[in-house]
Amino acid sequence: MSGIRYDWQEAEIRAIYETPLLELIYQAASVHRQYHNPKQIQVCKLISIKTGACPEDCSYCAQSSRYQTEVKPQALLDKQTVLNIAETAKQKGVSRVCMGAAWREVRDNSQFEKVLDMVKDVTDMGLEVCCTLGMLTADQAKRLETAGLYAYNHNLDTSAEYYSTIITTRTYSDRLNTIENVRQTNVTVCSGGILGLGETVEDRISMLHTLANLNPHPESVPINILSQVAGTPLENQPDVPIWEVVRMIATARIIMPTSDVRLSAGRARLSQVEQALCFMAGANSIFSSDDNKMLTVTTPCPDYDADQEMLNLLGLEMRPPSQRPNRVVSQIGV
Ligand code: SAM
Ligand code: DTB
Ligand code: SF4
Repeated sequence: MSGIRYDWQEAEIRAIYETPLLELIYQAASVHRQYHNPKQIQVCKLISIKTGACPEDCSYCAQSSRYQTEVKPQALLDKQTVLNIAETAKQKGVSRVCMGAAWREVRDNSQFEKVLDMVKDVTDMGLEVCCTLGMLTADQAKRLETAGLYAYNHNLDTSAEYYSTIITTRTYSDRLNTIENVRQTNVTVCSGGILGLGETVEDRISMLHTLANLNPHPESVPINILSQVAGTPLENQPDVPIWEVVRMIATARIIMPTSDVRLSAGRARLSQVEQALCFMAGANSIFSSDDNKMLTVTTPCPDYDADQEMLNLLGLEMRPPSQRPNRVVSQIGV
């Protein structure tokens, strides 16, 4: 498609990021209108299918076993529980359900078989299904594709340079490798990062540079705002100013024009006015919930009714699920 570039230079991305704010929002809003229906917001529901006791040491995360947090570990949920949550979400207009597991990587065991079964059944409800389960091999990515998975979330989180300050138990290239394994399938890629880890603007630009030079771009780019979790090494990080959130969203929108840009963790502390600015700057997706949490109690999430009210107020509507049938396509492919 014309206008889509994969050869962005860091200096160009920095120049966009540093554009005077209202001009930046205007440019991003213009790009947004060229590639997306600006009235539509995709509303997604997160389900933590396996919570806590994670062996990784991601210094922002409530689920790492290294830190004492409020999170109580929970074994893999049974399928019916997941289907019930998905059904309620569907009734509320949610079009994507994202199942998250606090795993370092997927293992080829009965738990993975259960997840594949959940993916298949939630897909059969007519919802887009996303998983975020940690690292994947090429073969595991293929199996998720065959089960009908629509998207796989695997964030870069920050720049390659800053990564080892935040996580020591895996590397940036491990991350890119899983993304590549997903890319070899028909499953779409969801990859973004977090603001507020103590990174510099240069780190933000560097992460955007890595994402925007993937060809194709990730179909989905979550922008999370750090939710400071008591007990983690980042518990005392200062709040990220809204203007930096808006700059990050707008820059992502301009350099990856066809991708969905998701205003993810940290939205609960934003006012409606601040969220409206994010939508103007090109964010076109949110996570919503009925239990006031993202994955865990440490990270609040606005509820379905409050979000419906906000979307009504702003004259926005919920985007229906994509009709792209992953499972059928993959079966034809084999
Ligand atoms: N274990 C899998 C993994 O790390 O890929 C999936 C789950 S993990 C919770 C998914 C993403 O949530 C992380 O990559 C990070 O970007 C985001 N996240 C986790 N804790 C967060 C927090 N406290 N504030 C903001 N974002 C957070
Ligand atoms: C993403 O980028 N943000 C979502 C989703 N992918 C999995 C998760 C947000 C953070 C949840 C942290 C918590 O609830 O503890
Ligand atoms: Fe584990 Fe994912 Fe949390 Fe890292 S972000 S500690 S891998 S659940």
